[in-house]
Amino acid sequence: MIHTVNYDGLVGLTHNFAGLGHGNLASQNNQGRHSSPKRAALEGLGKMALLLELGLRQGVLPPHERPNLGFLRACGFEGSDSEVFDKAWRAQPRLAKISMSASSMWVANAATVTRHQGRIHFTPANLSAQLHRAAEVEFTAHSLRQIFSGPSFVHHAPLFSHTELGDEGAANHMTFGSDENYVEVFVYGAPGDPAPSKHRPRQFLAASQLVAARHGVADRSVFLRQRASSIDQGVFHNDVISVNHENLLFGHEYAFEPDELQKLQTAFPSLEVVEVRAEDVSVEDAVKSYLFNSQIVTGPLGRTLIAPRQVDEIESVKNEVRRLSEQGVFADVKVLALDESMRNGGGPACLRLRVPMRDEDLEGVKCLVDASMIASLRTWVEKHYPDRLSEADLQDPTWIDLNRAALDELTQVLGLGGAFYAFQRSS
Ligand code: SUG
Repeated sequence: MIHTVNYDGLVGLTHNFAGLGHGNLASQNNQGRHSSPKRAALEGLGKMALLLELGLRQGVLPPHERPNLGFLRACGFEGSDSEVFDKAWRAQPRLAKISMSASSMWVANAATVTRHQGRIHFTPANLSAQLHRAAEVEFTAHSLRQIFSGPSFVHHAPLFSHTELGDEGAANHMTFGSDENYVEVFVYGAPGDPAPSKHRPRQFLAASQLVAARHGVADRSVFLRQRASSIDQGVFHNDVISVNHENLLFGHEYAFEPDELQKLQTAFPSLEVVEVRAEDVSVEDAVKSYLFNSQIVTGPLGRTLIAPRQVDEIESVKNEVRRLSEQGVFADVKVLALDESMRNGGGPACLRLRVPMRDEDLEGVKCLVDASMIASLRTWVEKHYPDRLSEADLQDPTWIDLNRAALDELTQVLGLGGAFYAFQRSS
C-alpha cells in the first residue's frame, strides 16, 4: 500500500516580510512588518504534531542556510563571508534581502514528486519566476538527494532556469487515485488566451510537460490551464484555489478556464469534484482565507480538512465549511494558526511536500519525525530563534554565525550527519 508522507518545511531563523512574492497579495500587503521567526517555526511544528496525532506519517525538510552567501558570491560579491554580506547590503540591498529570505519553508514549491513503476521521481522546481525563490534551488536539490536516498528514488535536475520554463513544483501538481490507477494533473498559467493582465503567471505548460515526460508519466497526465482572471486576483499557484486527496478535487468554480476540468473527468472517471461556487465564496475570499490551501487527509474520523484559522474569520467561507461538513464532504475539520506563514501567502498545503511511499521505500529515508522529535525541534527553536525581527535586524552580520551554530545543532538533532550544509563541509 502506498502512503502519502507529508514532509513539511521547517521555518528558518530569518523568516521576514520583505514583500518579495509577486502576484502574492499577502506578501505584498505585509511588506515591512515585524516578523516572529520563533512563532512561525512553532506554528509549523504545531501542524506537524497535529498530523502525527491524526495517525499520519510526517517528515521535515530543514531550513536553508541564511544569509545565502553562495547566491551573493554568484552575484559577484567577493571577500570573507562577512565582507560579502556587508558589501551586498551597501551596494544592492534587494539582493541582500533575497539572501535572507526564508521562503524555502514553502516546500510545496520544492519539487514535483511522482511515483511510477515502483520508483519515486523528484524534479526540484526551478522557481525561475522570482529571484529569491530561484536562489533556493541548488540547496533544495542537494537536500532532497540527501534525505531520499536508495534505489526507490530517482532525482532529476531542475529544468533550465528561465521564465519560459517556469516550474513551481508540487503547488501546481496533483495525483488522483492510488496504486496503479492514477492520473497526474499539472496546472499551468501560461501560455493562453486570455492571459492575466496584472500578474505574470509562474508556471508554464512546457515545463509541466517536460517534468511529466522525464518522470515517465506523460501518457497518464492531464494539463489544465488556470483561470487567468483568478491569477490576476492573487491565485499565484494552483494550490491557492484547488486541492486534492485521493479521488477528490476540492476547488473553486474559477480555478480553471472553462471546460478544462472536462479533460480530467474524461481521463479519470472516478473523480469526485466538490466545487465551490463563486456566488457562495468569491475568489477574493478564497484568497484571503486560503480555504483551498487546506490539507485534506484521512484521519481517524474519515476525510479531514486541515484549514488555516482564517477560514473561521470570513463569513462566506465559514458558512461554506459548515455546509460541507453537514453534507459529509468532510468528517472532521481542524483549524490551525499559521499566521506568520499566512502573512507571506503560505497556508497549510504550501508548507508540505507529499511523497508517495511504500513501507520498503522508507529504508533510505531521513528526517521522519515522531512526537519526541517534535519536542526536540521545539526546544531547538526556543533556543535559537528570535522572537521579533525587523528589516533593520536582517543586516546584522552575526546572522552568519547564529545560523551556522543553530543549523549545525539541527543536523545532530535530525541525524543528518556533519556534512549536510556547505559550511559544515568547508570548515
Ligand atoms: O512564492 N512567498 C511565497 C509563498 C509560496 C506559497 N506556496 C504555495 N502556494 N505553494 C511565494 O510567493 C514571500 C517571501 C517574502 O516576501 O519575503 C514569498 O516568497
